[in-house]
Amino acid sequence: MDNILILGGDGYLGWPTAMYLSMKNCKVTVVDNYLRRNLCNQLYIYPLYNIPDLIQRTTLWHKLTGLEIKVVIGNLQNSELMRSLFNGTVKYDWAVTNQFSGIPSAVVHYAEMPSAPYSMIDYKTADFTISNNLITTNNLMWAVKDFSPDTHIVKLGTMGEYGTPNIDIEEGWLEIEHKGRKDKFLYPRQASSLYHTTKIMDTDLLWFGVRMWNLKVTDLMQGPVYGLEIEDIKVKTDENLYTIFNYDEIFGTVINRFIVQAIVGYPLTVYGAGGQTRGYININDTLQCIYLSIKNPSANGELKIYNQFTETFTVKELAERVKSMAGKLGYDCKISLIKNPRKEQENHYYNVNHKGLLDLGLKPHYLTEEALERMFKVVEKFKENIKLDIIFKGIKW
Ligand code: USQ
Repeated sequence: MDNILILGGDGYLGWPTAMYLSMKNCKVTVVDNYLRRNLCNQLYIYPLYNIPDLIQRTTLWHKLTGLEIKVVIGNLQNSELMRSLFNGTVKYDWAVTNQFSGIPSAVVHYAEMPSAPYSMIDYKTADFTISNNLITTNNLMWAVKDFSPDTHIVKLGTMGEYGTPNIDIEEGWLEIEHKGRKDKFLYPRQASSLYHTTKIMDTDLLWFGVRMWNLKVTDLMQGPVYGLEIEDIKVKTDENLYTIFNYDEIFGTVINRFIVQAIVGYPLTVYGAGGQTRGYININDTLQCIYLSIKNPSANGELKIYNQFTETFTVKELAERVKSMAGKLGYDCKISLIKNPRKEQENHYYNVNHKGLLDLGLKPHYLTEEALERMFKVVEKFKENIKLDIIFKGIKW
């Protein structure tokens, strides 16, 4: 049985990953300091619905499935807490059995501040983003090096690390020929927010750990995620197990935001001319990708990199699709092209190799009409909670 540690296990991806891996018979421990919830409270950007805390959710999970997910509440910038997860001195906050789960076979690292706009509000949010993301990653690297160098680190990276270069984007690496000699390097990175820049620095840290100490690392370069229903989880109908769903400008990703906007008749907020192209992924496919990565670990001294998305769209295309589905469901949906608050290319080349996870067996869920309609139906249930004033504030770069 795989023993999996999930850092950032309360987040949009962390909690579904915990349930998914638990269903796959992994021994799962989640660690979180409720950063996302606390930032939402501080900034008055409430999610679409309230979610119980981790102790309540894991207790419910145990009641419904008989499966145990262990919980540790704490800040992983604290190196001693991080080290305790690998050396057996951890104190679980809630557990059916209070014993050390054992050295993790894999650790999934989501424990970062994940928002580009948040990182760009001012010098304080930038400071926080940089210190939180880098210190946590550094603590992880040292704890694994010191206590369990065979633990496979699965780190969530982002497609935003590459930016939008005018050449094809390869899967992590680029072979360069220079003055008659050849070598292979990390594909050039050039992010367009400070958050995305911390993800580049994380990659650099872990690549260093791979070269110096033979760590085993997989870096998943993920595009924006959408969706909230997790298909494989049989108790998905219990709303108390839903993952956190933001539609505000800071934590909401674009497809999730557009669906909420369509439901309340808020013109879809396409930034600029809407030509920005990204690689998108359904949340169910994120879970598959994590599982496939765990099942196909890197060797000691190896950094594997996968580009984690299934289809590319421009923002304008996404808005058109959401508008069309909204029309079919009886909503009068309009699209608004608003001055882009971000500094990003709006017309650019984008051709990305993303074969690796498909070769491992990823079965994509595409952004079909049916998928959009399902999302509309779930979000509609919470329509009364939607607050118009948090949809767009215009955080500028
Ligand atoms: N956009 C709009 N209107 C909106 C919101 C976004 O036009 O109301 C545009 C953005 O300008 C951008 C694209 O949609 O061109 C995607 O924006 P997003 O907010 O969905 O995603 P982003 O800020 O890039 O970040 C998200 C996650 C982040 C992850 C990243 C993957 O929050 O954690 O790393 O997606 S990627 O974009 O590939 O870097």
